Amino acid sequence: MKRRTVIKSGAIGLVSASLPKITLAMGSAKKARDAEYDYILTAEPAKARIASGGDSDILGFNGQFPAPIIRAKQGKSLRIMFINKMDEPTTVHWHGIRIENSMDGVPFLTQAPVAAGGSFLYEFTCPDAGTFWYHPHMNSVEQLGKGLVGALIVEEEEPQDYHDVIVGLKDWRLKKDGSYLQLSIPREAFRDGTLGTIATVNGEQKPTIEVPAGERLRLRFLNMDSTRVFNLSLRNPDAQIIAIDGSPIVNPIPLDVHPTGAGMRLDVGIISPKEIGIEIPIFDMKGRFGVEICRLKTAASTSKRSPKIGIPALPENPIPAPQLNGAESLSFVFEWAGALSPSDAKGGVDHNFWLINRRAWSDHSHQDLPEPLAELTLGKSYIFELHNATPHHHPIHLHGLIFTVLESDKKDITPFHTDTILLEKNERAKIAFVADNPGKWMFHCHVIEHMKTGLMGYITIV
Ligand SMILES: [Cu+2]
Repeated sequence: MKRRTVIKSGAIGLVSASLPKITLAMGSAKKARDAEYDYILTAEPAKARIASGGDSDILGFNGQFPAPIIRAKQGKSLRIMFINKMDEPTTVHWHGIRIENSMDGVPFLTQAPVAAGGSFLYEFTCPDAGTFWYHPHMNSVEQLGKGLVGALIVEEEEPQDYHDVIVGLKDWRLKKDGSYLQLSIPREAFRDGTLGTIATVNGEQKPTIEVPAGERLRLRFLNMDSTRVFNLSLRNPDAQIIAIDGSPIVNPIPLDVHPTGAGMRLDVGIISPKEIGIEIPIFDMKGRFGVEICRLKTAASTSKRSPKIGIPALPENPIPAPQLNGAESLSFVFEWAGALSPSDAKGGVDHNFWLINRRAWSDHSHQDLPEPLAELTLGKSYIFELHNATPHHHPIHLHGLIFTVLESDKKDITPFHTDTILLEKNERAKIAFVADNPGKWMFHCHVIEHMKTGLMGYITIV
């Protein structure tokens, strides 16, 4: 989908009819351009064929699954008019973007929820190029579980010599007839989370994705599932990891098997075979055995460029380097509460299975915000010492910042940048960053059920 070829017909008319034209402040170079949205994005109920036996009632961005791919340019501003056509409130979070706090899309923390029938103009600059994604931050088990997840691709300032291939991963909790199974089962939420029953790649089950022959490909894997870890692997001797969670790897590393947790991304560079019709299966490894998730198949290339040799690194993003000497260290312990709190105010069961520093974020407390987990000083460097004191893995995501993973007691780490760290059971890791983005930033597990049953908090940077 191209910029401005946006969205289903009708949506554009609806916007211009129902919303006032935006008056842009003159004198601001960033905003001095025509009053025009880059994207119009809706969240709305729709039907989609996911299961073989019948349509499913989904929640779709622009009523579709997969959602429209939003493309932005590094260093340039992006404007998205969001319209909520569902009958419940929502917000949109732009995962991995070092964004202005008011645009981060967390209800009550950074903005009022977008009411049913309401709209919100998201406008922000993407300082980093890479593979990012977007999703609501409200009623997430259902809204993400029923389809509200999409890719946000920020292109480098200088075009890269790669052919882009999006591999968007999401499982669904569906029966064969397309109706839903219970999206969250408490005894699973208490463990690794409730897995889907139907796996999709770009909205299809085990698709064959056509790619040009003899080209340098950039496979952009996006784990947009609410639960699953994909141990990504492909049997191509040249496959190299070129970026993790949007952040380029300075020296690309050969891809063997790379665990990619919920919310995480992986960019892999390969050179496709010159011959047409060659298939390259892609696997989620379970130990020594792989479950195929999709395959690539070479087709005639229209490109007349010269033959490709090597997998070049992507240009680094402008992430400030933390000063480790003298940086303040803060400790975060992720624990397993393993109990059902008897009831909430309405008499229902309030499941809190998980704690950060001995505190659970109750789903019922969003309107009545808890205290932050930590208060950071703007401009200072911090080291976070993370301890997963549970027998389950957790992809821990920090909003608004990109951090550096320094070390782990479970594996050798060559420091790398990311927005989400997949902590294995009982793992201890150290991360560091410069607290250069003021605001309130969520710090939570991206296994959606873990987050909804306690494993969520926020830090402030003032
Ligand atoms: Cu978790």
